Amino acid sequence: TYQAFNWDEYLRETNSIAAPQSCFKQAPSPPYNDFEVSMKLEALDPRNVTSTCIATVISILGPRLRLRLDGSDNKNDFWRLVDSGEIHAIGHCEKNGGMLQPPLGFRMNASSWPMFLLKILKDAKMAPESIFQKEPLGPRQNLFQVGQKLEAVDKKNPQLICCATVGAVKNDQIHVTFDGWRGAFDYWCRYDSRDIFPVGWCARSGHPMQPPGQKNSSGTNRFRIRPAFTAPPPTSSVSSTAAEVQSPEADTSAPPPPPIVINFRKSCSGGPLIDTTQ
Ligand code: MLY
Repeated sequence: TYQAFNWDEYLRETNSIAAPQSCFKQAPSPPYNDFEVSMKLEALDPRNVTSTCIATVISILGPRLRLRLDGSDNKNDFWRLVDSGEIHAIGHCEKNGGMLQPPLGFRMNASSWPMFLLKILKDAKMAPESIFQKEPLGPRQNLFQVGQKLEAVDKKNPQLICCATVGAVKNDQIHVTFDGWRGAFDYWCRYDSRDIFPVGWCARSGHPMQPPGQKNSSGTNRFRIRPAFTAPPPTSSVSSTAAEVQSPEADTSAPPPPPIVINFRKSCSGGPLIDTTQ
């Protein structure tokens, strides 16, 4: 049976705190989503943000839209919040003296763009102006602190919003790390990125949330055992188990490692070496 991720319990278990709402460029309550699949709208081309294109709503998750630029392929879909400043009703571009552009990688000859545009807009189900929402004002400065928890888009799997931690803060940027996943998914973004959300946002907005992962690529665990962990050299009787948790950088001639803090979910048995009765 499906059980929603319990943030309160997780924050307690990891002895961590959630980044407050005031850190984020997100509306205090997640916006309603009155869009429908197949509606058309104007969107900035993510690969060429100086051009405004026609996009179609491909699917909907909570307050987010999966968009595809008309005339593009199905390999470059992208996600936008309904209160994104990068989407508008059809007509907005022209009203502001602009001209609709073919997307980067337009699959036809550029000369066929005007006819293509006429054809896609004729009979189009246009998203009405009233369902677009104003982009929230962001904080004026970076208020994040290292260690704070948040929910963040996985840019490699952008349909996913996941359990994450602020790994570092530098000027206007934060380093987003994904709990329980190898560093390959980490990224830097501005503090006012629309891809980061306060703890509880998914639950409040009806968007699915990815709980922490279990393992990194080498089978070791990144969030229950901190990356700085270096195991002592494997000993005979438990060698295979010890080798699995030993970090590849472990220097067996180094001085003894500092004390290790390991946080377990109560629901995990922890394997044969862990006494869960203590
Ligand atoms: N099957 C993919 C999914 C990874 C998702 C990681 N996110 C949640 C940080 C993989 O294992 O690469």
